[in-house]
Amino acid sequence: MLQPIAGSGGICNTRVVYGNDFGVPDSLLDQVDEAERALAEAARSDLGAEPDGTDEVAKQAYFDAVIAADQKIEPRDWMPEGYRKTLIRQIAQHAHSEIIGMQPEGNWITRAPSLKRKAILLAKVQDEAGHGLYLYAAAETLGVSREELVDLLLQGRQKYSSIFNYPTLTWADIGAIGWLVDGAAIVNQVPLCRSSYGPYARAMIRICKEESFHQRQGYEILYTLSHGTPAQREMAQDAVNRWWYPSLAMFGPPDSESTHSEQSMAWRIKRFSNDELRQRFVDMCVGQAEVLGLTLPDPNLRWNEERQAYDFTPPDFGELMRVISGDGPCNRQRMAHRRRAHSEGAWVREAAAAYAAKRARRATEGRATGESGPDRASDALAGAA
Ligand code: FAQ
Repeated sequence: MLQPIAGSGGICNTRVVYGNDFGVPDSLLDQVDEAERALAEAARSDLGAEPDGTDEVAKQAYFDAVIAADQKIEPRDWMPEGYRKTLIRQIAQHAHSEIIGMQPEGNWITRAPSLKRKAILLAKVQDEAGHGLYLYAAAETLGVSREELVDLLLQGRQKYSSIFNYPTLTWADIGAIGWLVDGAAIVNQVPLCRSSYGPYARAMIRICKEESFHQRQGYEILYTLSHGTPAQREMAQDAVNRWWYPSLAMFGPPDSESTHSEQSMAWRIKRFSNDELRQRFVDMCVGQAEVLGLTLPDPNLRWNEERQAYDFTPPDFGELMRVISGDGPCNRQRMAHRRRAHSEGAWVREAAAAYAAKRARRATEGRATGESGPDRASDALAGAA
């Protein structure tokens, strides 16, 4: 039988948390399911074939019709160069964020307070690696290679999310990352499940489903600490105080200063603006903070009856720009670590390439002699040796 992870006057404390067990109507997880159904429907509906030949005007008209009908653009379809570039930029930035995002949490794997906490955190960090790989694969369908994208990151020519340039100082930070950082990521990513580019939408559906326990594990860590000793409660509050504004900044600059939003929304890559999603996140967090018994560090936070939303203090966008441009608390450390990990992993990439070449050679030889050899795991080990 499913039990609430902790009771609160008969109210389940996960009621407003993404991925709860209790079937809250229209939860974020339901929205992911709806997006998946819409994706399947889009695959069934027929707008006719893309026009043949080189008539760019006809191809652009077909592309516009696909977007207007909320259908999906697929890798072999014609697409404007700007659409392709925007997707590569956004998907690559997203993939890099998942990979760099393993560092602040990885910092606590050896210091998690129990075996159970360690196992959960390990699984979560491994999930982030998987998310990075789905996203690199989605970007590769646009005609770039993963190697090129990784090189661009290492040369500092592509970005990753500002949030991962902040340090994880205490165990409560792992709770705050799960609740606030994964919470913000989910609010941003659920609409991306309806993105107009098929491979990105499909990757996002899978990622959002897997994310369903990340926010909750963070929330549960904070709930435990906030209902523990006074020192634990203080640690939880301190973590929320430090992660609140950087989490708000994850949604990007305000709409008035967002360079890409208008075009990305017209192409239905993004479905909502940065400010709309930031507002949605604030509205979601207020009730959750109340159940946690923690306060959000904003004296201006109050319900606005007219707007039917919370008024709040925006993050310091000057700080966001400084962090994006490389001057956050941990930028140098994060990039140095990534470069080191990349160079230490060179032998694995070489072994994998040598093994792939060996398999390809054997397949060609097999075709020539009419034999097809067994595809054994021992081959893989021999190839990697
Ligand atoms: N950090 O015109 P806009 C996660 C850049 S995954 C760094 O508004 P856009 C999971 C932006 O690239 C978190 N750069 O841009 C996890 C652009 O620069 P450019 C990552 C930022 O693309 C949890 C310039 O500013 N999620 O957390 C940021 O329309 C826990 C102008 O901005 C995604 O990537 C920022 N915060 O909107 C993992 C989601 N904000 O390229 C581990 C997908 C803006 O012109 C542990 N991405 N910039 O030089 C998006 O939804 C969008 O790209 C936005 C930005 C909303 C991030």
